[in-house]
Amino acid sequence: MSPATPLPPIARPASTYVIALGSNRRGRHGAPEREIAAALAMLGDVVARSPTVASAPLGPSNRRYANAVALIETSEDPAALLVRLKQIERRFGRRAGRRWGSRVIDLDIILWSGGAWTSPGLVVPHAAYRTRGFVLAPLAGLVPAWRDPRTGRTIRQLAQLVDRRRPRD
Ligand code: PH2
Ligand code: MG
Ligand code: MG
Repeated sequence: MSPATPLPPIARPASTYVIALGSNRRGRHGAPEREIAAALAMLGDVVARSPTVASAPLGPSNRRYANAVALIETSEDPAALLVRLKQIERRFGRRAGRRWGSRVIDLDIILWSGGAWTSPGLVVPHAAYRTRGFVLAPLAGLVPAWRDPRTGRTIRQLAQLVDRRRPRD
């Protein structure tokens, strides 16, 4: 028998993620818009990004948010990516505190090209993104035809639904 040929290391195929970025507090990079830009530069292989938009706070904080979404490519699984995102948040000075308190940077995994994922502390798709205009509106400009694996609706449809539900003034 010939000696076993060593196998090449298994190359995990890259997958695509939608990451939502939010900031409503100044940090060492400056105003929230600057914090978003600095975080985008640290995400790695960003293949597309939305403009940064201003949005009214959802929840208890009364500071206005800057929000954006980005598509990144990586071979990390969702749990490994979450660990890296938390590290970036900590580097930006984010500390655990009041739920939904104001924050220098918030990096959330919204969607994964692999579909659905659940592990301790992580649910993908993001549990609440389907009702969040500040995620869906910029995302509809990037991947309108991406289908939410849980509801089967496209991002365009979800964005239209949220828009219709919002009270007019
Ligand atoms: N994030 C929250 C709570 N509320 N509101 C806006 N407009 N944008 C956010 O990113 C946001 C929020 C919790 O992560
Ligand atoms: Mg969030
Ligand atoms: Mg978060």
